[in-house]
Amino acid sequence: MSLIAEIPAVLDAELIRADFPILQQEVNGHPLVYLDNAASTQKPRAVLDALAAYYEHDNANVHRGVHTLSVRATEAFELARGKVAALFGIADTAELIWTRGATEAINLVAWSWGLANLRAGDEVLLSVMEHHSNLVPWQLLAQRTGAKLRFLDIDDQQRLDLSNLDELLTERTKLVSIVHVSNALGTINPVREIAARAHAVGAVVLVDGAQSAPHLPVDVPSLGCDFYAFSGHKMCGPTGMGGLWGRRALLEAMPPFHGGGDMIEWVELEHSTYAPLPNRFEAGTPHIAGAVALGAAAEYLAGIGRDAILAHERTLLAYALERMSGIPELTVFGPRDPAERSGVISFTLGDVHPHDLGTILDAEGIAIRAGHHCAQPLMRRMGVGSTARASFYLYNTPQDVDRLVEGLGRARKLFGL
Ligand code: C6P
Repeated sequence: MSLIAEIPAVLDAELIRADFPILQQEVNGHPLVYLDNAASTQKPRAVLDALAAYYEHDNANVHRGVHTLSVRATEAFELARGKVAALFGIADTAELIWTRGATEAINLVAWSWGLANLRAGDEVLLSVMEHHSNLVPWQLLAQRTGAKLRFLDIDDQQRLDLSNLDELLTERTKLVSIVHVSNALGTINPVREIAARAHAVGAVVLVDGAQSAPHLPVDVPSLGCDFYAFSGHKMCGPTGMGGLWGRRALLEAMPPFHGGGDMIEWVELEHSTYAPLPNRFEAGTPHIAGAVALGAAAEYLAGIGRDAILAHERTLLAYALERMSGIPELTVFGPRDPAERSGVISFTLGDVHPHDLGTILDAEGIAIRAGHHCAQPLMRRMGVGSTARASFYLYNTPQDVDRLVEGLGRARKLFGL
């Protein structure tokens, strides 16, 4: 039974769906319900058009040519940087470095800032909630430098446990790197508070914004962090495109991450000097079309309004949690207070393997993710091998939630629950 009539509409999701060609298809004989947005989001026509228009009209290399197409490509590339910077409240566009995504952004900081600043005995504070992208780079760095990794734990609602933060933050803590919104739980972490307390002991703070950039009205400077990493493909942009924001003073003091064309000022056979920001960290021919399309995505999201997107996701989340609470065998992970979570629902259904659940739902055209969500230590901490995960975005509707709940009902019957 659907309860849709009681839901206040914040966004006209039906109208928004018309912007997304991929959503107009059937999968396995059913209209597609796409609930795997934490993994990657779909692209609106405006982004697809920007990608095609760039290749059809302006394609050339950037920062190199004097010919018209190269000048146009360079202008489009830098204009896009401005659009993404504007979305995140970044005033100095040179502080926004293009990367392949959040993973590369974190690795950039680990290798460039980390190798220059960490010594044996120094400490890096992470949490047990981190995505592998915010664990493995620091493990590699710790192996290289002799620095130690420390970890914040979670409480019984899978929120960060800050009760021992004062003990974990010492003069040895050189870096704190924390996920803003957990991809595996939807938990929103109090990064502003953590950043303030980390700064009090002189630590540098990185926020993994892969799951907050698309879903929260993030104003990067007001987070109080020093670095912010994000992925374009999770916010309606293309794959292979993302960014790192860093404070100018920190970025300027860091050695380059990659060497090559476009990141230099002067090259001798034995040594070189480097270009100013942001080029210093953008060696080689960049993903120009990707940047242009990400700029279009930023404009699209700004046009819809990020407060409205968040409110829409919260409405769907509340509706889904209410409907799913009627399924007795279902366990939902994450904070009970909806204000502490994004539009991610991580769950298990009795002892049904999440992969089986994902397969059953896929047969009905419903896409969710099942597995460890690249957060194996978190799964172990929660005492589960994996979970099923449904995650919302601006184009999802209450009807999508109904389809999910109906699909779960069929899975229950199939498994004799
Ligand atoms: N999480 C998910 O299904 P890349 O792959 O570089 O675009 O993003 C990595 C990453 C970093 N941090 C967090 C919190 C993330 O959620 C992700 C990507 C996807 O949850 C793919 S594993």
